[in-house]
Amino acid sequence: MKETIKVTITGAAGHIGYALAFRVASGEMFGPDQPVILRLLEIPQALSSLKGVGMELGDCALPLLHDIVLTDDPAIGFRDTDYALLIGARPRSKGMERKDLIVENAKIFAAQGRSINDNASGDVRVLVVGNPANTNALIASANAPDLSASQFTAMTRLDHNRAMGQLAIKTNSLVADITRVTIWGNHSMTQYPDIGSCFIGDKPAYELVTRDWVIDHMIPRIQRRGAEIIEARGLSSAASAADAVVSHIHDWALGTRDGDWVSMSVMSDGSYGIDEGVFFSMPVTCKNGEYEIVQGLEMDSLSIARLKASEKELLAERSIVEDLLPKN
Ligand code: NAX
Repeated sequence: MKETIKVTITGAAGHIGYALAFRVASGEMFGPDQPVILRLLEIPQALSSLKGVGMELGDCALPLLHDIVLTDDPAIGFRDTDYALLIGARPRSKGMERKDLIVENAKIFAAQGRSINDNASGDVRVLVVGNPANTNALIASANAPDLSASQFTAMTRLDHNRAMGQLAIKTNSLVADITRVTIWGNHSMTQYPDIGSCFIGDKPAYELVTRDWVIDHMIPRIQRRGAEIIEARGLSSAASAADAVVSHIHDWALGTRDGDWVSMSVMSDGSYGIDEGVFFSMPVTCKNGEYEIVQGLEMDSLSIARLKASEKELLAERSIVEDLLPKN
């Protein structure tokens, strides 16, 4: 048996956390021979509900789940953790401005960044899901001076998977045959779902779909998919978001498919002309727990304009939270 992996899930009593915890514990994230310890972190008001999640996890008698810790103390939740899945965030309340929501969440992620820095394994990998995910990842990372920014990512895998799903339906093909989809930018309406390098089987995607369909239907649909789900279900995406968390961490830890890449929001290193110092969704390959940004993709002027629009939004978000970004 392998050594256990410690996985922290914040907001574990929430919709995504509830859908996620069981899948991590059943082995879908790290494989069928990898035991895990779950550290479930919540706010005090949600501890009773969290207790119920813990009871249900126990009732599954999952052989890979070696221990469960339920807590509202970040120092306990993040202690020695190998993977920190930061899902819990403050939702937008009635009448709250977007700017206020960004500031309120920034405080949460600054504190969690500090706690991860002080308590987690030095090799920890962090995924930020709670919105605004890209800027929250920036804040968490900036508040963890002993860790590398490359240990932090934000999630655009749900958008990536949504684009693959839409393409499969449109071209009547299997998702498994679709490769090299990219989501660029912020996890927001300015994101750019891009199939310029995408293949379906051995054919470039653009041989099977028209540019008009991509511009008029696919891109806006992915950008607004969250709202479409809320309209249909009366609740926001939860199972699909949890699924994207499983895939994101699985691929980061165990590697991406040969000949393919995935989308992750990572600290910009200036690739594709994006300002260093924002978390920007990029195409990445992963191996041995490290990601590498795919270089050299050709971009037309319309694509570059879309990247720049998302960069502009991220720079504006960064300026709102400037006070919480420690100066080195
Ligand atoms: P819920 O409101 O159902 O659950 C959030 C949970 O987080 C609650 O149980 C709450 O008590 C807990 N929480 C709040 N502050 C916390 C803190 N400081 N420490 C620990 N726990 C805390 O939301 P849910 O539907 O699960 O969504 C969670 C977050 O994911 C939201 O910010 C949402 O916007 C974001 N999403 C991000 C996506 C992405 O692709 N990056 C897609 C799905 C989702 O919209």
